[in-house]
Amino acid sequence: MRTAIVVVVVLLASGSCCSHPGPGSCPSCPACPQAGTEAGAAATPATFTDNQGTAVTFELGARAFADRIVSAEPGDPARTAAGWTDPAAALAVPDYHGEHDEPPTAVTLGCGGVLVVEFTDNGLVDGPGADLHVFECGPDVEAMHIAISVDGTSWTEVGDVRGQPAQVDLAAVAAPDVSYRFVRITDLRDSCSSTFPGADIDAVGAIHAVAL
Ligand SMILES: [Ca+2]
Ligand SMILES: [Ca+2]
Repeated sequence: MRTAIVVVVVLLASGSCCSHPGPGSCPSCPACPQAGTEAGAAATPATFTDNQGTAVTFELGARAFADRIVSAEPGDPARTAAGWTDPAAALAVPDYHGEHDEPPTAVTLGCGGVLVVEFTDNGLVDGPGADLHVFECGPDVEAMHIAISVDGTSWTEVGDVRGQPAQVDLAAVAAPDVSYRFVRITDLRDSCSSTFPGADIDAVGAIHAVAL
């Protein structure tokens, strides 16, 4: 009987976490499986539409999105009001619906803020056209600079994102047969005076990627 109770408790605990797979609602359960992301499972392409209405298809579906925050340096000024200050809101698939999402579903970088994310089960590669899409929230895409890295130490500057769509193409900078696990986003100080200073990031996805 005790064993049965334990099993039930474990199932309930698992369900309460994994039925809400967004990082903001599930910060303590980073290993929650999502469709197509189970180890060994073949990921299938999936399309997500950003806040500006741009539909983007990701070869690896949900697996294509950033998995871990490496570092987050708030800009100056930083977001001071409550909410939109948790970098983990930029992980996993886009889940932004509005600025009153609770818990918040995006993070405001602050003016000149820097966010570094890691893909742990996929690598970003160069493919036809744009390769990386940043889901930036709000009516305008606030300018940001993108760099990528294989190891999180040595960085390759890719270029700036200014306006829609918030994408970069690796064609000019990617080494052949190399996949990149790290992305660094630096706010370019477009919007420093609002209550949401700097770029507001909901999610970061590798359009073209290889499974790791
Ligand atoms: Ca490309
Ligand atoms: Ca989000």
